[in-house]
Amino acid sequence: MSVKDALRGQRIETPSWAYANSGTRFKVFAQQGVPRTPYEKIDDAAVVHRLTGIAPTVALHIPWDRVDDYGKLASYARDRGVALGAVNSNVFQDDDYKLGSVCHPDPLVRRKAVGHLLECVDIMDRTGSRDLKLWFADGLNYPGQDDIRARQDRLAEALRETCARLGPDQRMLLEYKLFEPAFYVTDVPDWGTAYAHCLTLGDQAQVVIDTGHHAPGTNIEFIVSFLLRAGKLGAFDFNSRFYADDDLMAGAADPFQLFRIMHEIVLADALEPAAGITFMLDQCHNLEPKIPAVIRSVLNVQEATAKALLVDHGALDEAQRAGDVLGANAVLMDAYNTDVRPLLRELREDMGLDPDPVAAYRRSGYAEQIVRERVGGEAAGWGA
Ligand code: AOS
Ligand code: ZN
Repeated sequence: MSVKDALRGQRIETPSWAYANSGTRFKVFAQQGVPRTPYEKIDDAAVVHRLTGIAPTVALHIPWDRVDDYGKLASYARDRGVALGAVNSNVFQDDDYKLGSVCHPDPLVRRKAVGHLLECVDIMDRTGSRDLKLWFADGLNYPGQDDIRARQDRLAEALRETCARLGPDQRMLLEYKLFEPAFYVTDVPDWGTAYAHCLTLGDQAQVVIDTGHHAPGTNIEFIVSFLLRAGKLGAFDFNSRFYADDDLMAGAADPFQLFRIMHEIVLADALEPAAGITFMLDQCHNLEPKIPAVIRSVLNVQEATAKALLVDHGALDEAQRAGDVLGANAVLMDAYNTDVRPLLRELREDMGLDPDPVAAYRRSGYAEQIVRERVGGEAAGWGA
């Protein structure tokens, strides 16, 4: 397949919460024109897809995107040229979850948490979503606070019950995170823990790599490569970090890392949707305007992918076999150092798109329109 064809087929999922108000632990700076309903989030996601051509799905978050009629939401999305993507559960914003959700020592709280996960699968049945994405804030702040091993048993049981509820074409994606909000123990802290649980659960359980969820210096492409080899990589949550879970725009902090990740994807032939990897963004735009920030992020992933597709695999293989360390490294760096912007402008023109989606957004007047029209009601946010 040609580089252009591969890029034309690329799919990136945007998160509904990236269009809504968000902030840090210290302050949410509200922006004007922010969606007030899940429908308006879909309007914004549709604009991103119209301009980039490669972002046709939007991930939902329950309860932030709760509506009365999910079938109606799905057809609203369809009418705007997009589809509903992964359903993200939320068992971290209820007072009952102070000491955990599915790992909580009280069976009644665990039941409530699992009930929510099962409800998310009911919603997926109505939205036509394939993926249930699970992230747990469960953990401990102090040694002795709870029994670490018992919590793993409770987690395993909750995952087993949720997985058993999935339809044959649905999947459960388990996300890990090194720390935060818990600081002493996190119940799913790393890819190894997520992988071990998914292995026991079978084919429908897969690991999600959120690029912001590792210790500084972690070699994420190694994890990508390992999980691909094991057939256990289900999805990415792309974003950028300088320190921890910063949730900045993908490709902003370390475009080279994004390239190295996409290189592993290309090597494994896992870019095409048929390979079953969902490439999602998981970001919050606290300072910058949200829609152009999502567009920029999609383009950053696309740029990294284009460079990865340019790697000369024949030359790389030859250098590796010959033990030519410098030569092999040079093959990779040649691709990374290629300016792919002309190629991408050309690709967009081929696809009937504006070659510069950010500029096209600015010219479109959409930013002014939503400020004018989205008056009254309550701006959507993450409910923290
Ligand atoms: C939290 O740190 C995670 O990255 C999750 O992916 C979370 O589910 C997402 O931010 C939506 O709440
Ligand atoms: Zn995430």
